Amino acid sequence: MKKNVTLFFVFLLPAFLTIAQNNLSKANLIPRPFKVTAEESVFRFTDKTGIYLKGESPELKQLGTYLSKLLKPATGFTFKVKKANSLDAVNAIYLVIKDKEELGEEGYHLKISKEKLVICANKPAGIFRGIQTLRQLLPAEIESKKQETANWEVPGGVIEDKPEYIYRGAMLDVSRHFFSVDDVKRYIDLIAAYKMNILHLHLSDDQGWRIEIKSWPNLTKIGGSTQVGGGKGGFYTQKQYKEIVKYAQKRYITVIPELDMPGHTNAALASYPELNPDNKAKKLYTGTKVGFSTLMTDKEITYRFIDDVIREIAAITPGPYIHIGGDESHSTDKEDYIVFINRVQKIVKKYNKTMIGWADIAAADIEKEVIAQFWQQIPDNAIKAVNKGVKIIMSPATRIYMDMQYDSLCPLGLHWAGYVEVDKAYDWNPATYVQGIGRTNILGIEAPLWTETILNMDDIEFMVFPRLPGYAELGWSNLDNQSWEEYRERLKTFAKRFEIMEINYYKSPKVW
Ligand code: NGO
Repeated sequence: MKKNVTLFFVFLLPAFLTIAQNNLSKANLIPRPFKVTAEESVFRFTDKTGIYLKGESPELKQLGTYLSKLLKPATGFTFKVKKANSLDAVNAIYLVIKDKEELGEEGYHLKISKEKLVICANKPAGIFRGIQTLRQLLPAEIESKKQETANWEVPGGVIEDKPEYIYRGAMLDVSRHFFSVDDVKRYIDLIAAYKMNILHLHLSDDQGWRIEIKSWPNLTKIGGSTQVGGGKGGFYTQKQYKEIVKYAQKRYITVIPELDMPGHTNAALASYPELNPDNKAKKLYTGTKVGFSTLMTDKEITYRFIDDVIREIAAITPGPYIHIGGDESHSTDKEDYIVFINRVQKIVKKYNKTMIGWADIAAADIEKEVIAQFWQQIPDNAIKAVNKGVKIIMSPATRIYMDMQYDSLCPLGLHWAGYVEVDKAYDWNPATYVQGIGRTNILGIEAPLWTETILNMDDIEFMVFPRLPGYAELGWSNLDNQSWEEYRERLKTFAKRFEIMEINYYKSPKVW
């Protein structure tokens, strides 16, 4: 008897556990895929595994190289990338693009058998999203930059996956504190791993102007020269901005630039005396209170300024959107605010871009194609926008502001919208959260990180992880059977990945 028990623990239990881990339907994936069907086979990576590209898209080569570079360091394998005409090779990872309209822009199929692993999509973005799933199917060690020994296997079966919302974003405020191009690139990589497709950059505010505008050079020379707390600030040259946009594009992420107006404009008002009613430049501002600044809504110089800014930004932004802020214009009269937003929406349109604004813009006569971003505790503005036929980006501060503290002991962040622990961050449904804002009114969801208290990349990571994977799931997955308890079990297993990726994450007692 005793012998049998020993036999069970020494030989059989580990075998059962391996089988369980090797079951595709039990794989810990975030965001949860649309449909998973497990099969008994296992695909094993070896030094002979090749990456085969099938399809017409010129982007396939880039995707193949991306995958090869992703898999190489930890496995030590070469992963040669080759073109293919058939699906006959074995020990092969296939990236296949073919007409499959039901998969849309970002959907993909992942079919794993003993002989090969096939990621098939309608568009290159779908392949990229599928690669992120493959990453999570492999042992966490795959994220290591140095060679590791691990069981480089993925369980067999089929994953059919596509996103619920077409807009799934994260915002980074680079105005309150400035972050380098490399930091932004890391942020992009971190959000890409969870299939997000939007990076919203908050490029100007009272405390700093962060993007070069060639026709108004003092914006960065003066307005970019400091930040909250009085540090040296900084800005992106247009060349650097283009580099960020390109880096994001390769990860199928659209960059949305935000130039906040008519409030939150002290940095601009400090850069040019002529933007002020008394022709005197304002002092630079390094505090954190808001709502005191405004552009002059009745002066032509203001609109010439905005036209130049939007023209230059539109020219270096391939994505369809420009965000004009519009929040908390407490120093602008309501009538003036309306006139201002009405005019600005025409300027954005003139440069062939779709305007996004914080939902405060619903006070103006906004056109249907404009998009409003819901953020306040009270949803009145967002509902007003919906009633004007405008689509909404869901960013309710009470759930999704990543600058909100996790709890009262949290060393970073604010708490004006409450504490947002990891369970509260996950356990809501964007389509039912606000009465009067339904699924059809919603373009998608976005998680903003404001940086009044955030100084460096470590701080960013601490506030973003582990909340962001949950937001990514709210945007990507079908939430019919949403359960915090079930999600928590999956999230738990990501600690090892975070550690290997050297992410300074918050070890929430709600999870670990
Ligand atoms: C508000 C405000 C920002 C702050 C942020 C802090 C919006 C849209 N405007 O959100 O200026 O930085 O809260 O949480």
